[in-house]
Amino acid sequence: MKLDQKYSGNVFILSSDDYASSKAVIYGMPMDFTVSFRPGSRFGPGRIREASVGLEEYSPYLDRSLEELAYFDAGDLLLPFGNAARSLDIIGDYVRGVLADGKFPLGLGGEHLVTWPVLQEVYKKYPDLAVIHIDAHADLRESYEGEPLSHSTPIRKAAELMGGRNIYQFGIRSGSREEWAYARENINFHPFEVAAPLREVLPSLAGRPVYVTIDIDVLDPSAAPGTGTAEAGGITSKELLEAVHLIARSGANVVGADVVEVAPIYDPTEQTPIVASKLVREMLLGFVK
Ligand SMILES: [Mn+2]
Repeated sequence: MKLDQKYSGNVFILSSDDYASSKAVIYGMPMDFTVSFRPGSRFGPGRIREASVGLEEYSPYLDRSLEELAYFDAGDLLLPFGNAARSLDIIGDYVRGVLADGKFPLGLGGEHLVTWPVLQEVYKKYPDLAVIHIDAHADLRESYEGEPLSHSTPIRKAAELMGGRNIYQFGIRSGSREEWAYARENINFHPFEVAAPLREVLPSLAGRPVYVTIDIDVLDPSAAPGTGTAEAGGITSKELLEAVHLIARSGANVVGADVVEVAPIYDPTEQTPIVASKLVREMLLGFVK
């Protein structure tokens, strides 16, 4: 007899067990091998799923329920510990398949480097892609301690691949002088604030394919202490939810998204996976049409 997993905490609540009929695929990328400070985000995807059992299925913001949407939770990808390059290949291969099947990829990290292979695949499918990057950190380094495969480099790689003008950054409040100079020169750069500049920018993205990557550390550490590189001076969970809703209600065609850097071990209150799970619900209901 097959057990019903829908509210087990092993999968995001109400996930369908039928991949074929699902419009979206939730998949975990349990990688934290290149972080410069505190590891632990490999346990993020699992705790977000467990926290999801505390959610209502209904979103009063969007007047839509998870019951109205078919999505599949693939679990976590099996990644070889310590081998970042091979792990990124595995992530890219998986997402290529999800995209080829016409499904919406919704990734759970993991450190932010996991977004890099995803962006490469999404960009291959959508050459007109724009990226909305919501984060405390610019992630625009070329390398860290000489290592180009670092959690501080994914957006720089994406900018070099797609052109920095196709990258829209919000909420950034940390980075090297060089990163900030690079951002001001090359990126659609909106530091410190999230909702207000998004409101201004979104009309220009109407009709375009957009990938949304959210680092949970954009939130103030008081709202999300469970992250590897917590950064004081962040936004509230209310503003981050508003950002998701602004994107959802805009004319942008969101074609994929992720939430990264939830490291549950640093948060005994579990507020961080709890807020991340609500964010995932709103992203599913807002982004997947
Ligand atoms: Mn960050």
